[in-house]
Amino acid sequence: MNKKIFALGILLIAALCTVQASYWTENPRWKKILWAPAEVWYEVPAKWSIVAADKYMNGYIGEAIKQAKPEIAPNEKYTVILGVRGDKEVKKYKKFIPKQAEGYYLKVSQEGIVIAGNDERGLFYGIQSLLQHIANDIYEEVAVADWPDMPFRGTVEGFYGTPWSHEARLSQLDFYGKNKMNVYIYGPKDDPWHRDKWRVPYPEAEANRIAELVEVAKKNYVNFYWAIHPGVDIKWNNEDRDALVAKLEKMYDLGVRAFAVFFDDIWGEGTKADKQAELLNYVDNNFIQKKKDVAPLIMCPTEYNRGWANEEKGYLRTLGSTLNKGIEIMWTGNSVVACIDKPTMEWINERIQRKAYIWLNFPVNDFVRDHMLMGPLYGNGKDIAPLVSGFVSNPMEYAETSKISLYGIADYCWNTENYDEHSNWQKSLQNILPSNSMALGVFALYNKDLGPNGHGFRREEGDEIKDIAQKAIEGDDAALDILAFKCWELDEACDKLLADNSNPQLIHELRPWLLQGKLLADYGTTICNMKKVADGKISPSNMPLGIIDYFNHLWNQARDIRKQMYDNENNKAMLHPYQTGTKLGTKVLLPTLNNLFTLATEKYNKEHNSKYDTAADYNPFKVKSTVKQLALLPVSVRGSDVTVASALEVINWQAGGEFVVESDRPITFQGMDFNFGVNGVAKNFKLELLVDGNWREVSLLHYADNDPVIHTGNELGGMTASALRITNISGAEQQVYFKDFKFVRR
Ligand code: LOG
Repeated sequence: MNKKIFALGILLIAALCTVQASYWTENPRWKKILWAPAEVWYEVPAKWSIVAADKYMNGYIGEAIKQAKPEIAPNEKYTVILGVRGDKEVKKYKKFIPKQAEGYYLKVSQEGIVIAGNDERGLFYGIQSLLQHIANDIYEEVAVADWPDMPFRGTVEGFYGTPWSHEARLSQLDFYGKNKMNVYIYGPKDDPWHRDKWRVPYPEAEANRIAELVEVAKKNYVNFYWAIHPGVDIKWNNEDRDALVAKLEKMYDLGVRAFAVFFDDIWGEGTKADKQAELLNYVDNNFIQKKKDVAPLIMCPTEYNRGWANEEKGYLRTLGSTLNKGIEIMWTGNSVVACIDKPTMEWINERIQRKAYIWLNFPVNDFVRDHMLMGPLYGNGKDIAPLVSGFVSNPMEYAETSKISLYGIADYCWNTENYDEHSNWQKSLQNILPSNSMALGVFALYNKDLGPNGHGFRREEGDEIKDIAQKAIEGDDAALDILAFKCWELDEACDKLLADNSNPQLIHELRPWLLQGKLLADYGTTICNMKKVADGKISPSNMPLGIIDYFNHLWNQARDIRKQMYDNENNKAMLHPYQTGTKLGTKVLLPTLNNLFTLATEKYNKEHNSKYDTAADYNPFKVKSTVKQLALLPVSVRGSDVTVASALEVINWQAGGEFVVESDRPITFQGMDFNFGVNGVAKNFKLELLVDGNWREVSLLHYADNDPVIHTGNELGGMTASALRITNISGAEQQVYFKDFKFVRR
């Protein structure tokens, strides 16, 4: 009854999907293929019968297998055998079942299907593999043994900004189940009941939603961790200790069976290692252990990366030696945003006397909100699996778009040594938007890098057009044509995506970037034409439809488009207070186009004796700072406002540390204010302006005692200077935030 379909037609399908490898639909990639007789495809039968214990069929396993298209009917010849090691149904296959936790054996053949898990989650994962394998209603015969390299894999919703919506979370949990990720840690910084109001129970509506998430997580075999962030104002007394346990009890009552306590991005009392350890051991002994059905506790330390580790004070070693051995400790790597390699793991594991639980700050974009991150996951060691206790990604507040990277996280954590970012990325685009994966891929090419940022973390972007761009700049006509084609291709991709209805959430998230992408493409097309006119490839006086002075039109149009882009790049009103706007193509395409604009205009001016402004993009300001965490912050200019990007973490501003903004020409100041997030700190800092080569002090003040915003004295207005400098004059390290920093020029 299985109709054989020969390879030709299917190869065509495979080619259309632009994936060469066999088993291309599976994610994560399988560990071990035990049997793969031939590249022959068969139709999946329309009906099958199931052989499995009732307890599975009446539970989540039953729900999972029922997602397959074939109708389940009794006594069908084609059978699906499901079971877990030890069950009589799968006894025959015992020797094939991998011994690793969550492993499974899957065989798909003309006779039928067998899925034998090493445990129930393994069985569930086997079903997910089957569903992926037969997704196109055809299958290849195959037998695999599969298991994860890392025991815990998933995400931590741990970013600043708008927390994910309930719908987004439900969709994430489903995605994790399908891609064999087993952890979701709920810890959005801006959920008040997680952080600011950590003592207060959730109101009913929110509580009900959490209970629903717990249920859906269970269905997907995902451990739902609820995290609490008490460090901002915790007192180390019995009252707060009991308040914390009481809150966890409330969450337990909602169904939560896994917990985390975060101490990141705080200062003061809350940061003490011995106190944190004492509290957590208490929670572990009196709550986690007592409950019997609760997962090991996870904690995020205050010194959560090597860059901040104070070896002398020994924070990490104190945690290592004092915290109960069962408590997991999170770690973001050598800096806040970093890739993880073996030396990273060895360094931290030795200090905390256990395997660190990785909190990867990718693809989170809360510190570069103008960039959408759609590139592949890459750069993490393929040899670290034995050294980690878990690996979770902190994603973007754009949940649907984050799935591109999370698809990589799933694969990387499961099959670490064999992870291939290129094929994984292609598959992820196909997975998230099958109707328009090619267009999504084209658009994503310009949305990979983060741009300059305080953490100095950058990504590859535009490598595929670098050579062409260079040649176009050097005057190569063919290269210029290809560049123009690339711009058209980007424009077309944006149009396709904006008109796509198959994943509305994705397109909703991308919309500002898609509109900006169209402008970028339009800018490119215009500039390529400008260059052709300047090069004499299109005669400037003899234009299509008789337009007189084509160059003039093009030059003005390019400026008009650039202005629109600039407004979007700096559109503060649009999203979040930290949102600085919408940018893309910033690593190669946009700088190349700006460069071509200048070259074309210079050449045209020279040959036509004209005086068009040659500057495409210009920012006279630069930050320089001896405070490490401030040194890389980007400055942007909008009209008369000059702003320095905010930082999210606590800034350790050493005594005497300086923060300088320089301009390459003198500017006249109108006003200035900045927010260090702490009341009354103006007295610890000195502001000076560089006037005619001499530093002149300007007074600093707060308008009210309980106001963190620092204002300047009246003497600032009208001063002309080429730099400003803020110095910590308190004689001691100051811990502050760097929330807003702006000055206005006349
Ligand atoms: C925060 C996190 C934030 C991330 C990236 C940790 C442990 N904490 O600097 O909430 O999303 O960096 O901005 C962090 O990473 N602070």
